[in-house]
Amino acid sequence: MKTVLITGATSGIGETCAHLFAQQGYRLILLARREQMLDKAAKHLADKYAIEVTTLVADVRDNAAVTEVLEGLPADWKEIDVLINNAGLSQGLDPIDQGNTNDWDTMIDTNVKGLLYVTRIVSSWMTVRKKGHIINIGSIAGKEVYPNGNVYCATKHAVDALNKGMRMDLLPHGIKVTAINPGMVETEFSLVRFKGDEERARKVYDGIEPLMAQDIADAIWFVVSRPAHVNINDMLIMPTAQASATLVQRN
Ligand code: NDP
Ligand code: 8X3
Repeated sequence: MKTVLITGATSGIGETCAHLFAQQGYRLILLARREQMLDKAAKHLADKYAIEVTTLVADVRDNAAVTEVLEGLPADWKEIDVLINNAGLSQGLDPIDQGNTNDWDTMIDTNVKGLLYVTRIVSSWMTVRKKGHIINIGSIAGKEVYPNGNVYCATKHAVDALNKGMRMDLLPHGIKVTAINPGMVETEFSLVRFKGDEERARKVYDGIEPLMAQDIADAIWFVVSRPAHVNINDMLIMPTAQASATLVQRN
């Protein structure tokens, strides 16, 4: 039986990946901050798919908490086949001279440092087993920069660099490393970016058919289900109505 660890499993892409991997018979380790949502999802998935699910309540920004929950896993749950580094967020959309430095800290600490804390531990387990697959959720924002996207784009460019660096460092151990870089996906992402302003969040997807979390989960499953000798390094996935970070065709 295979095991997947998904960070940011309470919503959007992470939650949908949990369903898809459960459907495929994987054992799930689901990590996020919202405990009740994690518990509810775990019970539902375990019942529906007759699989084992473990939940880890942690903030990926907190290195000590990440270490405690991961090291606290029973030995056989540490045999992780797939790590999906998905927990992440954007906060604000302001020019650099007006940015909120707390928002900057949150994005850098979550999207970059949090991803690193989890990867540090799980990759060390994978190297012992000489196998594993790390999926890093980047973004079109890691390939292009757009006005007012400054710090969020910088964090996703960092994910892009780390994805390449990890692949080099883990090459001798036979570990696959893949970046999945989506354009606009309709999840809680915009609501979080605009701090609960539903009207502003809705406008992001006005007049276009955005990607859905299922589209990204399907791509992740495609990547994970390739034969052992095949690694997809990097995938950029856009809504048909979005040609670049800033060029969107709205009806
Ligand atoms: P959602 O807001 O729907 O989900 C984000 C998930 O991350 C939640 O489960 C949240 O759980 C978790 N999370 C956030 N901060 C932390 C933290 N500090 N510690 C642990 N978990 C955390 O967004 P998406 O599903 O859209 O986003 C998933 C990833 O996809 C992110 O990395 C995002 O940058 C990326 N992405 C999204 C795009 C989009 O347009 N939606 C496009 C390109 C990339 P909880 O609050 O319970 O902790
Ligand atoms: C999320 C997509 O275009 O809002 O990473 O940066 S975008």
